[in-house]
Amino acid sequence: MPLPLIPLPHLVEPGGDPFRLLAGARLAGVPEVVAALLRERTGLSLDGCGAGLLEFRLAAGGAPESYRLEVDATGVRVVAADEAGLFYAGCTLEQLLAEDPEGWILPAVVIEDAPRFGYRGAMLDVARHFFDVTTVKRFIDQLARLKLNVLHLHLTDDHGWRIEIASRPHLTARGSGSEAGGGAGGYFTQADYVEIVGYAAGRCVTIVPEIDLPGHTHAIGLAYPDLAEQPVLDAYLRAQIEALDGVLPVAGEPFTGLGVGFSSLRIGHEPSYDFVADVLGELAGITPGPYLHIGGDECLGTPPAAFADFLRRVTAMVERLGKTPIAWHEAGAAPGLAPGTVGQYWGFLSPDELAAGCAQRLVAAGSRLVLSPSDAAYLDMRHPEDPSGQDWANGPTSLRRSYCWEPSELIPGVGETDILGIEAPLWTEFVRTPAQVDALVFPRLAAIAEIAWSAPAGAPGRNWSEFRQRVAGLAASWRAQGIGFTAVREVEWP
Ligand code: TNX
Repeated sequence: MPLPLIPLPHLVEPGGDPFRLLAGARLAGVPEVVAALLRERTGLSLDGCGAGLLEFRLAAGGAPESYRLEVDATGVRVVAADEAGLFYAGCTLEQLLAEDPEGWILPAVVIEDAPRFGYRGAMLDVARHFFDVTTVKRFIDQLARLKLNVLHLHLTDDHGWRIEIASRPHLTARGSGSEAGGGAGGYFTQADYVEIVGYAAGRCVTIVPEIDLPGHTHAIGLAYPDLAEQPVLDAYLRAQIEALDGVLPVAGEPFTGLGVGFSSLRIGHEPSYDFVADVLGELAGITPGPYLHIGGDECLGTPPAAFADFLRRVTAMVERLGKTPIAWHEAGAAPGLAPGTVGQYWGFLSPDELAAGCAQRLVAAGSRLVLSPSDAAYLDMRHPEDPSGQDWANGPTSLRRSYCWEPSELIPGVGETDILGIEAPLWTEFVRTPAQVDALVFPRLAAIAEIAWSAPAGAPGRNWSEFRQRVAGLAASWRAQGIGFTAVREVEWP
C-alpha cells in the first residue's frame, strides 16, 4: 500500500524502522496549530517529558510553501522555507500517523515537497444558504489539511446579502433574511468576518470574498430599490425558470427560487458606483488577502456594452483599492478590464466556444486564470451513488472525473504559466447542513487538492489507481475528524 498522502508530495522515499510516537515526545519549533493537530489525532500529551523529538525549523532559500520532512526511528526533522511549509509538513505528518496494537507510529520516510500552483482553493456559497462561523471554520480546517490555501466566500447573491456593510446598513437589515427554497438566512457581522479571516490565516488560508456584480443582485433591490433593475423576464429566462422550479422573481420580495441571470444593478446610474465603492472599500479594509472577487457571471439580462462598461469601471476601482480583481470567465467578453484581473473559468472539461473564447481573451489581455471546470471541480454536482446534488454540469461527477484532468490541457492556448491555480466551488442551492457539505465535498476535494498541489499525472504515484488507494488510506483520519464523506464505490474503503 502506498503511504496515505494527499496531495501526493513531490518526492517520497520510504526508509527503515518507524518512529514510535509516545506521550512524552518533545515538540521543538512545531507551530501551535500543528501541535494541536497531532495531539487531537493521537490523544497524546506530547509534553516533552519522555523520549523522542519532533523538530521543526525554518531555513532560507527554499521555494514558497516548500518543506523537507525526515522520519526515522529516532524522531522527526522538518526544514521549511516559510510558515506555510512548516504547517504543510505538519499536515503530512498527521496523514502519516498510523496505529498499531502498541500505539502510534510514523513510518520512516524522506519527503521533499512544494506546490505546483500558488492558488489552491475551495469556495463556499453562503448566499443560497447561510452557514455560520463555526461551519466555515470547520471547512477551513478540512481544506487546509489538504494543503489548499484559499477559501473563496460567495457572500452575496439573489437570495441574500451575507456581509455587514456599515455604510449601507439596509443590505443586511433587509436583504439577508431569506434563502433558496425559503429559510431564515443570516449574515456575518464584520467582526465575524474578521474572526474567519484570522482563523484562516492561522492555517495558511487566504479568504477571497466575492460580491457578485452586476448580476445575482436581487437582494440589493430589497435594501436599496433605486439601485436595482426590474427582474428581466424575457422568453429565454422565463423558459429557463419554468424548467427549473417555476419560481419567478418579484422586485422588492425575497427570491427563493432556482433561476439565475434575471437581476442586475442599474449600470448607467451613477449612485450604483457610489454603492459599489462603499461596499468594496469596506470589504477591502477588512480583507488582508490580495484579491476581491467581483462576480460577473450569468448577467443574462444585461446588454453586453453595459456589462463591459461596468466591469471596466469596477475592476479599475478594485485596483485603486490596492487589490487584484477576480471575475468569472464571462468577464472575458468585456474589453478594457484592469490589467492583472484574474479570470475564473467554470466551463466544462471540453470547453464550448463561448467559454474557451472568454478564457482565451482574458489570457491574451494578460490575465491569469483560476480553473474550476464545472463537470470536474463543482462540488455541488451529485455523486453517482447519491441522488442529492445538482447534475447540470454533465453530472453526476465521479471521483475519477474529478481526478483525471490536466489543467494545462484544459483550454487550447492556456498553458501552465497562464494558470494561477485551481478551485473547487460548493454552490448551496440544495445544501443546508454541515453534514450535506461533508457528503458533497468528500472525497472529491481530495482529487482537486492533488491536481492543484502535485506534479502532473505521470510522476511516480500520480495516477488514478494509486490515488484510489491513498484516498482509502485517509478514511481513518477523516473518520477521526468526524467528516461524513460519501463512500463512493470507486474506492475500497477500509
Ligand atoms: C452556476 S458557476 C452558477 C451559480 C450556481 C451554480 C450551481 C457560476 C459562476 N454560476 O450561480 O449556483 O451554477 O451549480
